[in-house]
Amino acid sequence: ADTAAWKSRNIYFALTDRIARSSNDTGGDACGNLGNYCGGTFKGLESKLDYIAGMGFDAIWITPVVTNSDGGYHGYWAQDLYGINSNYGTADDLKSLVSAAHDKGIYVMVDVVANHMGMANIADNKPEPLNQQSSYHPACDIDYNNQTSVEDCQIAGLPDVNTESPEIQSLYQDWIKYLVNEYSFDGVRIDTVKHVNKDFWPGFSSAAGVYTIGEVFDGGVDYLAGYADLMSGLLNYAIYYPMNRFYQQTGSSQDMVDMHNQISSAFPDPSALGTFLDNHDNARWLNTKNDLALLKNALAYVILSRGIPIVYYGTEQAYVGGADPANREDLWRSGFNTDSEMYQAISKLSAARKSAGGLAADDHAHLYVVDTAYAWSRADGDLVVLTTNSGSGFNGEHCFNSQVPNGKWNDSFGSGSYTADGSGNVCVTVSNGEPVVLLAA
Ligand code: ABC
Ligand code: CA
Repeated sequence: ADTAAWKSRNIYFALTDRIARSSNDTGGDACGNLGNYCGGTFKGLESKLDYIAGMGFDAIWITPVVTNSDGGYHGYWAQDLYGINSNYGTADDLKSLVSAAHDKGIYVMVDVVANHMGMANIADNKPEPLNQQSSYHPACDIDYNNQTSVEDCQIAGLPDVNTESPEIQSLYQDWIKYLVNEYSFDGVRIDTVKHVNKDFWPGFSSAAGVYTIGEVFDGGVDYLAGYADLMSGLLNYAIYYPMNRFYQQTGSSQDMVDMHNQISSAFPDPSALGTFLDNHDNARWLNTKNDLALLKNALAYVILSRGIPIVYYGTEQAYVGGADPANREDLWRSGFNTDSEMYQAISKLSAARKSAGGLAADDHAHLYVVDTAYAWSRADGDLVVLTTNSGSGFNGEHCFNSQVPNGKWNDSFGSGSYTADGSGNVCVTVSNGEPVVLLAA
């Protein structure tokens, strides 16, 4: 699927090892060691597609599928690019997962790494197909203040591929083309983008032939924008920091809006970026700020503002894990409870995205920016969202101009109906600090 097709999607990010252990996994004890394999499989994940679709997701991003060196439960330590990690099942199991997802209208995005291979001694372990020492840069530790070092040195001791080599570039292009076609993937998430020479990426991305979204782990908007032309989209690490600061009560809505506007001018296609509030590399949101009302406001921003939403698995079960690997809890400990408060909240936000037509367009309009609140509209005012960072326990009213004279909406997250006056002014009621999500009546 191409960029346009992805823009209206809503992505659930799943760590394959952590979702479900078999087709009939109904829950169980927590995994004892989150730093190694916990037993999740492709078949297990396939059996949870209805659980995922039940929250309104119509795409999943899965962690890397290739054979890994020992301990690579997360998938980022490739040992053989053409093999499938047998801890998750077989190649046929993976095909079955993708085809079951497609039957339910769910896209599948695969995570891939070209920067490095797994923890292995090249001479003895021979990662495939890059089994020669000459395929790698000499070992050195990254100095994050030096871009050459960021590109040519090693992340956590992982053998760094000589991605400047034209032969290696074409090897990776052949591989990504094979992987996407063989397993019918709809999109590709690209790891460690800033650790590879920029001229590697356009050829790789176009060989993938589908939407590609890159990870450039950096909050600097200009640094991030330096990668915008190399692939379809990027994980939006620029908005990530000010967004979380606002909804976690340590920053202002104005800073978040300023960043939004900087992104508008720095990026050719801001709505191709992926918006997220946490992931497997960062402590979970609730670990930093344990307030479900605030989390719901942040999720309203993720799912209903500009960009492609990405929600990390476990958010729907209010997981609170800290730094890697504590933020990678197994899902089965939750019993896959679809009645949980966050599962229900996410479902409502996703439903609003769908009701408003998928929100693919670059039509985000700021309406109201004050100390404790931020409101915006989409789709010419058919969707109006009021978020606050007052937190649980706050009850109050916010009045602002909706830019829709005499507009009429229903709050699809809480309850109540609102009508704007002839100038578009409307006052909405916030209950217990929850977001207000207005859909045109
Ligand atoms: C393992 C252990 C960890 C241990 C680590 C050294 O080794 O589990 O506890 O800390 C995979 C696994 C990890 C594993 C690593 C290394 O491999 O998932 O569990 O960690 O073996 C991607 C993936 C990630 C994956 C890899 C490697 C890359 O999402 O899951 O990890 O394939 C850097 C990379 C980034 C990478 C991330 C983990 O590390 O750039 O691609 N993620 C600064 C740097 C960033 C850096 C980040 C975190 O710190 O600039 O480049 O990311 O280390 C902002 C700034 C940012 C700054 C942040 C902290 O502050 O704007 O630039 O980021 O204000
Ligand atoms: Ca590199």
